[in-house]
Amino acid sequence: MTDRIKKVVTGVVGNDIHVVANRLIDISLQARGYEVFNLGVNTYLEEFIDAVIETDADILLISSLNGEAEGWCRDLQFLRSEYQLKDVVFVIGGNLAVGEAKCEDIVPKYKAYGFDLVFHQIDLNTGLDTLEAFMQDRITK
Ligand code: B12
Repeated sequence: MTDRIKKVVTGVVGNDIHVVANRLIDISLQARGYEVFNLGVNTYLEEFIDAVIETDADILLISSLNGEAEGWCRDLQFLRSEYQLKDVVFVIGGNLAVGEAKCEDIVPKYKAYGFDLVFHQIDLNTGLDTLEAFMQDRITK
């Protein structure tokens, strides 16, 4: 991986219309030097994948607040291999379950769906710091 400006596709998955964090994510990614393609709220997994392919993105960063992401993201592993997206980093964060749920239960589940990084009820800056460390790690490997 080169050190060119990284492209990120982002948005809020499925029937979720919580927009505030999405705006913050857009602003924060731009402030960190990423080129951002923000698909906004109410975006379906297939639309995210189309945008990743069209923009040749390095990262897909999905947000979910209403807790229903699990139902919308189950096909990720299949789409990743179907479109040969193994070099794209897949990230999801926000409220990743309906009601109370423990990180230790949630994270492995979303990783099995094909996400590289999973942030359940983790604040944005901590998540983005972890993403940057992860990207840096890939460059040095
Ligand atoms: C405002 C709001 C609404 C507004 C949204 C308006 C809009 N257009 O945005 C309205 C009233 C429309 C609404 C509707 C609903 N809402 Co609402 N809503 C909220 C509320 C009060 C604030 C959300 C918000 O904007 N916060 C500000 C942002 C900046 O903070 P944040 O959400 O915590 O985001 C941070 C992190 O989550 C994180 N983050 C987010 N995404 C990502 C991604 C990554 C990669 C990383 C690292 C971090 C990250 O970063 C953000 C900044 O640190 C929350 C409760 C609350 N106090 O949080 C409920 C809440 C999110 N809503 C909830 C629910 C259930 C609903 C409804 C289903 C209610 C209903 N029965 O109709 C609907 C869903 C509609 C839909 N189709 O999505 C629940 C979700 C519960 C769950 N997951 O179990 C919450 C938590 C309320 C609750 N305690 O029950 N809602």
